[in-house]
Amino acid sequence: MSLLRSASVLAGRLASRNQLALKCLTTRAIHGEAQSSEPATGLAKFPGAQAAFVGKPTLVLPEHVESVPIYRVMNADGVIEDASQDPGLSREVVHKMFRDMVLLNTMDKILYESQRQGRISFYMTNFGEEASHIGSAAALSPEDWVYGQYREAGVLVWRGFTISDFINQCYGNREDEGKGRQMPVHYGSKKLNFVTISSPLGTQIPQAVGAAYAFKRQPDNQRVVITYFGEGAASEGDAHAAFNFAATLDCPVMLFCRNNGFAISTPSKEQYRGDGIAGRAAGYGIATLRFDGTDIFAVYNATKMAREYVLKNNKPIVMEAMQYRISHHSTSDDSTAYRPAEDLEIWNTTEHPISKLKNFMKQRGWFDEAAEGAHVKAIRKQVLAQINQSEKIPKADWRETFQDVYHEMPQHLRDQMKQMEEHIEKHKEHYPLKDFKN
Ligand SMILES: Cc1ncc(C[n+]2csc(CCOP(=O)(O)OP(=O)(O)O)c2C)c(N)n1
Ligand SMILES: [Mg+2]
Repeated sequence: MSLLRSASVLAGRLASRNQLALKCLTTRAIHGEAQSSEPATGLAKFPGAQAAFVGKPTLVLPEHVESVPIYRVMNADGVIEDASQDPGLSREVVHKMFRDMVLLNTMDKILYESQRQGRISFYMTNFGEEASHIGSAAALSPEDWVYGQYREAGVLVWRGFTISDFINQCYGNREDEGKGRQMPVHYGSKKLNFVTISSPLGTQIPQAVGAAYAFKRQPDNQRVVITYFGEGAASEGDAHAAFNFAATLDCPVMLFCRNNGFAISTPSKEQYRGDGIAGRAAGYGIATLRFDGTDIFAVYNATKMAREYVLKNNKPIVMEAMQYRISHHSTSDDSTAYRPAEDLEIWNTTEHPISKLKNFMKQRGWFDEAAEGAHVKAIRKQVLAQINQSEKIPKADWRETFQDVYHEMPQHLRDQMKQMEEHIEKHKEHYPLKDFKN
């Protein structure tokens, strides 16, 4: 009994510490005002933790630690609930946000179908997550580096990756910046500071931390790094290692988790215990912000605040965008096998990020139904025309397989390329050489 009582007293203290930690992520924390590192009197002197002694064994139960709250600005009707949280964006910016979300959504629908018709090998859509991409991208500097997972195409849309850039990549032709060496949707753009996607989950997280560490060591650094990952990828060892390095090396990195409820067919309740991904931050000594990922203004404000905090303090932050993966995981998945179709209903309607922003625009008198309808038609036309064009563009020279691995090709790769040339020369009738640039 007394053990339980002590546990609940301690849990109460932890809960208020948790609230306090959140309150601390205010202007004062962003501006990095010195906080005393002096141990309070009565704290134990062990080097590994500063805490009070207690006279009874105490269990700290996770369910008694208060959950990290979810920040929201706009309700489903597009109403900003607290005027002080209105980001005050101009009509032009809001319009670009809306049109970029619609572009992504429209392009996704067509490219998904194009895979179904066997024209491309694979595709992943972003349905329901548009606001977390566009809202966060809008709050970053274009100079900030992005390490994505694969479901962040909207960040590229915002930065100016064009419909032809997307489609040439998916068709793997020679116009693709990656020269067709990657699976579809594994985009990358040096010009847009977007590091090429890697298929193995989690790899981008420690890489992003390392890049942030390198930036911090540059004089007068003005850049941060953002890495996006799913809540499923957050179970990878790489994610844990990255969190710990980010904390201990004080890296200006934004660890942006898109918590969309699923890792392929595994629902989040089977992926972890505890308070999601934001709930882990304090354990690593990292600040956190959790927000409604379907509310573009919440994403925007949270990302702005997080960026300022990270850059001013040279410290990481864990961000958790709460949303719902409306799509199947990819074209290799059929989600009707593991979730009832009616679960999607609210996410596809009232809770859809595009519907919320549309409602907001209507309230402001910023929405022109006919113009937006024409815009969707124009995008569809452009995407279809680009598909026709992209499938006719030859693939890059197959020798590119060996290029760009090293700055200068080492001898062993030269030897392999020569062997390949001889092999192809001998067996050319078995290879579709006409599809490749020569
Ligand atoms: C190391 C590794 N393990 C497994 C996979 C297969 N895989 C690809 S995506 C995925 C689910 C990831 O879920 P999440 O991180 O939540 O991202 P989401 O797809 O929901 O956006 C899995 C298991 C992989 N690519 N790499
Ligand atoms: Mg997920």
